[in-house]
Amino acid sequence: MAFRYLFTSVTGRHVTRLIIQPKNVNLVRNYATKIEPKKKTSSLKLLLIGGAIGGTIGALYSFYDNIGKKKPTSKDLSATILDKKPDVSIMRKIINPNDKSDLDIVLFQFQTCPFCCKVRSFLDYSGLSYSVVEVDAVLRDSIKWSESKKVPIVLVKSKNGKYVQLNDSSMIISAISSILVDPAKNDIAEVVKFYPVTNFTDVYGTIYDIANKYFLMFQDKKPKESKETFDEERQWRSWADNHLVHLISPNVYRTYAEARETFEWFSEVGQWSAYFPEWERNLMVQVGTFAMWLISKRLIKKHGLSDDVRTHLYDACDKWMGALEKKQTKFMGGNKEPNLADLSVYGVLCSMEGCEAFKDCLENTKIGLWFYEVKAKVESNRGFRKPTSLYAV
Ligand SMILES: N[C@@H](CCC(=O)N[C@@H](CS)C(=O)NCC(=O)O)C(=O)O
Repeated sequence: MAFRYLFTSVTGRHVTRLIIQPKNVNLVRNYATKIEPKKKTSSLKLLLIGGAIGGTIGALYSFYDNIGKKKPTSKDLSATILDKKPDVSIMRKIINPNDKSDLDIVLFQFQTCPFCCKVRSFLDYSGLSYSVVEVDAVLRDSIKWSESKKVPIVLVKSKNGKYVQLNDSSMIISAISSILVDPAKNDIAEVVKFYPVTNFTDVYGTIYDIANKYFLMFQDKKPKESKETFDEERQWRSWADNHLVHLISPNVYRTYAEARETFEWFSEVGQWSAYFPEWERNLMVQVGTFAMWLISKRLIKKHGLSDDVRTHLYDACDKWMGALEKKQTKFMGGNKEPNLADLSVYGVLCSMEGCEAFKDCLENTKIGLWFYEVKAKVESNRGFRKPTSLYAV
């Protein structure tokens, strides 16, 4: 359990999600309110704290030893047809009355995972309505039905009534964009066939990936944009996934103090104080801080970064802004609207918006000039949020 917590934290820092699973919240509340004799409370508390710390340290060692060894399998990536929607509670719905696509979309996510932020940025910018299920990062009850254990997972209802499960953020964005080319005609069950899982074997073993995941399928429609425009968009989308995203964890957990601040931000945006007793909130912040601070050092090596991780982040922001300056356009998509490259880079950066690292980027690079333009576009197209449970606030 703790292993899972640590593993997922590395890629997405979504520990915030721990609070959202209704089952957890209830358990925590029951525990917090039903204990009467003070002495018993504290021994049980100590036992739990001890167990959690012990488990976490063990998991940390195991995770630390495994960084870089776990690669996605075919099961993690393959799109799957489901006869019906899994029986899970929807936490909230984003409803856009102007959405004419008639798509039924469910997003399983961790709020601060960069891959999930990317998908949300795309769905919001596209003005689509969708339902959200926050996945508990530890128990992952709400994705027990799925072979793939990573998020985001998106379900899209096919015209034949079945649901198609998509398991990779970039493929999700490309497949839904392909449907939007002609929503009345295009169906997810057909579109998904253009994104098969492929593999090759080399000295490092068998590598699985999704073919065409940065390509849109236009079928018989002729796109307005040039081939060069699409090439450029694909190149930057891939850069967001394969470079930019790897700079997030090393930067937001750079020093112990910064990792602590990052976890305090998670606690704030995730409202941990509202859902957990104070001792448990503190435990999550302290153990999380220590674990991620340590793990981020390993990630620096894994991704071939120097210890001056901020420089890598500034360089990445400068590279992106430099490309825009060269193009002399407001967005990579032109002067009027962002394209999928803008939304991908924006989504990844969004996942650290409340962290010191992001503030430093605003002060030391020109990224803010572009970032807030995209943010305004995404937010003005987004539907309104309709809570469907007590936990969706
Ligand atoms: N290539 C995937 C990566 C998704 C990913 O790594 N998600 C992380 C959260 S940010 C996760 O679920 N990790 C859990 C695990 O690996 O068990 C995508 O783009 O969707």
